[in-house]
Amino acid sequence: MNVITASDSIKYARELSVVIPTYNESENLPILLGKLKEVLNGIDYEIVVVDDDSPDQTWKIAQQLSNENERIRVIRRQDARGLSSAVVTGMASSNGKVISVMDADMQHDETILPDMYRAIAEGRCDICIGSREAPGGGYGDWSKSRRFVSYTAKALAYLALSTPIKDPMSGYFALSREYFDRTIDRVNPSGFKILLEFVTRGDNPRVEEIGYRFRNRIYGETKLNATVAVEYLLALIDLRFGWLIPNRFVKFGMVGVSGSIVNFLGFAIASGLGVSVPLAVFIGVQSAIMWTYFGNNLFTFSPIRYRGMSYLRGLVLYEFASIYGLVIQLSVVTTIITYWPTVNDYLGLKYMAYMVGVAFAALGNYFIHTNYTWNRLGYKLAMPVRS
Ligand SMILES: Nc1nc2c(ncn2[C@@H]2O[C@H](COP(=O)(O)OP(=O)(O)O)[C@@H](O)[C@H]2O)c(=O)[nH]1
Ligand SMILES: [Mg+2]
Repeated sequence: MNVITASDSIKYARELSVVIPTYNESENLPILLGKLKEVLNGIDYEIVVVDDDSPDQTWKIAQQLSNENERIRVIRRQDARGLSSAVVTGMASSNGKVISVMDADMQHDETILPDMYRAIAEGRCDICIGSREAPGGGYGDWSKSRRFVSYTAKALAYLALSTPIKDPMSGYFALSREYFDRTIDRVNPSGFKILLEFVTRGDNPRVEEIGYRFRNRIYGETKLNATVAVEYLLALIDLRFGWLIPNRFVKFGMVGVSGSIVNFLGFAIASGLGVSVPLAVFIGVQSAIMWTYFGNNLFTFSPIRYRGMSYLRGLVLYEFASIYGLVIQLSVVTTIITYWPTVNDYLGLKYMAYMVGVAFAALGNYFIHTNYTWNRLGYKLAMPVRS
């Protein structure tokens, strides 16, 4: 007997799902949905709006629209935020054979969506990208600086991931249900650009790009801010080396490098004020400890950070834990010098020995901070886990 289960019939209920992540898009969303209704005429589609509890109540407007139109579904997330995870949530709940993603702000030209859909439905590719770099595409009136940033990001993606895609930064794309199913387990939903995740983590997808002209935003404002550049670099490092280095360690390293600058500045300023050398060293080290505690708490261990009154308790733990790194650094440097005394005769070699000590101390500190300082759940000492 041929049993059709509920999930089978739901899974392939539609030809196309359009996932639209929204945050404060109450003015744009109704206009976009009207336009989609026109261009998608003839395709059996559904729309999945994923709103992160927007203060402007985009979710409410979306719910009203969904009451009038059974093709529209709304997911209101009250416990999560973030563009990539919203997109993945929407995709996971969708039931089209082709899944597409587009912004709500009308910067993505909806008129190419049917072509993108057909490219996949007809089996020409696994991923179809709405591309500003393909024939017919363009950036609209972007400023020189914004073009430069976009060009640099693209070049970095090419260097790090050797992807031949012309517009890897696009937020406008579609993929097949089959490709989604076989890739989603490997995708990092907190990754920066979700398209890059799908392209890179999958098994050589066939990619096609369809050109469109990027439009200016008329209503609302962009949610991108300055932290995006850092997030992007982290995402590239994770995509390239994630199997080797946990992302959290990369963050820890970044904070550490900034900490050594603070350390030096603290020492230099204190010495300049005529303080004795040991005291100046102490001031340098303490400034670096306060600074890196602040940075690691906010950035590296953000989801489990110390807040409010417990911030100081964390600092005390951090100070104690840092002694561990200090001991490692001292041991490594003295060991090198003991077994290889010529190091003492060359300044360059001395610096190198010192840096080897710093590297071991960083590993040790990372280990102790992950397992002790920020291990608020009381796990037994274990190897660091991937963030
Ligand atoms: N659900 C959700 N949507 C978001 C979030 N951040 C941005 N968006 C939506 O994602 C789309 C792209 O964001 P936008 O600010 O336009 O980025 P830009 O086009 O790169 O400037 C828009 O539809 C936003 O409303 C978020 O944290 N959660
Ligand atoms: Mg936008």
